[in-house]
Amino acid sequence: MGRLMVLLFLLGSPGALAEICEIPNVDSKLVERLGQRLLPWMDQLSQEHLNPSIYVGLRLSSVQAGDKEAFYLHSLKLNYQQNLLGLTRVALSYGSVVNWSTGSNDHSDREAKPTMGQLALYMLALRANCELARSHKGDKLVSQLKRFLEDEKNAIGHNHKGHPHTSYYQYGLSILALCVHQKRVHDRVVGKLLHAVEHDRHLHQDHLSVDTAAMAGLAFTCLERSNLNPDLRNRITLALRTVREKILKAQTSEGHFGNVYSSPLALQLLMTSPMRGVQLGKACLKARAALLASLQDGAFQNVLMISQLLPVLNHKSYVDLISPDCLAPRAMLEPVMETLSQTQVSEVIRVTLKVPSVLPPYRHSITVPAGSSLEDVLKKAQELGGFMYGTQSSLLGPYLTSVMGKEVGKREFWQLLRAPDTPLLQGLPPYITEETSL
Ligand code: B12
Repeated sequence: MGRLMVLLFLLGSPGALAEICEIPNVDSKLVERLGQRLLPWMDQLSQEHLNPSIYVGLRLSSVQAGDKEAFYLHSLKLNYQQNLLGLTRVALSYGSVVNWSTGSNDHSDREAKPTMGQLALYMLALRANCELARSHKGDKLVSQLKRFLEDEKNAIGHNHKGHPHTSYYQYGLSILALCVHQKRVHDRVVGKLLHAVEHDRHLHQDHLSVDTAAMAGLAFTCLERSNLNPDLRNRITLALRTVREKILKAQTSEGHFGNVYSSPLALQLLMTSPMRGVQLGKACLKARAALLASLQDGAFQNVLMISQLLPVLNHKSYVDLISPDCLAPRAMLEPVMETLSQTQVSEVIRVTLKVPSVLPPYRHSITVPAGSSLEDVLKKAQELGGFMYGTQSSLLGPYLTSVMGKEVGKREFWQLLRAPDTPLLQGLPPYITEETSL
């Protein structure tokens, strides 16, 4: 009797209670407006613009695009299957080396090859339509992705001293994609991601990226639920706890986990299961408030970012693709009629563009119309002479790969900073809204 009393006391202790990460419903009009931003992109069916993440985001959201959505998946299938045959003919290509589509300034490689992460996103899209990779074609996708992962595992090496050709983000994404199709990857492949988390190394340019940690966590959650690697069960559970705690610790005073753009994936992960001993509920409510404030400020214009956020606003995560609900009712999105904007073309802004890491260092003041993007600034600088740049297209938009003829090498990238040393949160694509110095 005495022991039973003690047990009851422990269970009743508030510290032992598991908290859940709940995101109360947001205004459905807000979700609709976000969904509407995806619609024009769904008319862009060229290989360069097709983006499986848009499809996944919509299917896990509370809104739908009707026939457009089905047609989009059809186009994705046509492109990926066509290019999959290409993949068998050429050497595997990795995200940072050759992209799915060629960059605007680089037309040398017209033969499109989906990268590891893009293939993984495509497999998530198939699963979002309740398809399982069982057919001959499905098997081919699975073996391609497994082959990519195997190569990445070898690149990391048995002593874990190396690095994946792509990133641990794409590594986690690929394990997740195979997992939601109930495809098992070798313990040694999962082991590399576990090791990276356990030793807190290499997850993202040698410091923790919340996006990467969240993606690893989503993959671990799927593996834990599906029990595909039973011998790793304990390590997976521990690593999952580690990434969740790190993400919670990365919450800013405003409420974002990492930054505004890593919060959607972070919330996807935190929402998947309760946690004991931490104030998970409070942290998630704070993150929700911060996200809503950022939404009001127009921070979510990029379709890829919207596609990672929409599931969260519908209380879903990529892990739900283990058993997706393809019959869930979703509100139909109505296209918005474009009103011709009356922008004042006369207004101009001055941007100081600096490239300190080349010899001689470049520094020039450039004037562009208000509402220009950073890429417009680079274009103008190139037209004026004395400046050169190159980009590669990606699911997020143009990614800067070379400046003044200097191409990025392996594990190198052109970082974009606002003077004196604040990393830009959005890169080349968005509009510059104020007088900026880079
Ligand atoms: C890995 C990664 C990187 C790597 C990319 C190289 C590599 N080895 O993979 C590195 C560290 C180099 C990097 C750099 C930057 N990144 Co980054 N990156 C990511 C991450 C974690 C995963 C991207 C990925 O693999 N996606 C999956 C594959 C399948 O999609 P993909 O389109 O083929 O992937 C390519 C592009 O995403 C591209 N890329 C990576 N970052 C960025 C940023 C921009 C603006 C663009 C256009 C492209 C791009 O690199 C990927 C590999 O080729 C995302 C996180 C996320 N939530 O998406 C952040 C993320 C996309 N990055 C971000 C940012 C801001 C940047 C930088 C602009 C930072 C800076 N101030 O310099 C730079 C890009 C500068 C440039 N040269 O144009 C933001 C973008 C937010 C937004 N609204 O636009 C994200 C969401 C991180 C965050 N939470 O802030 N990144």
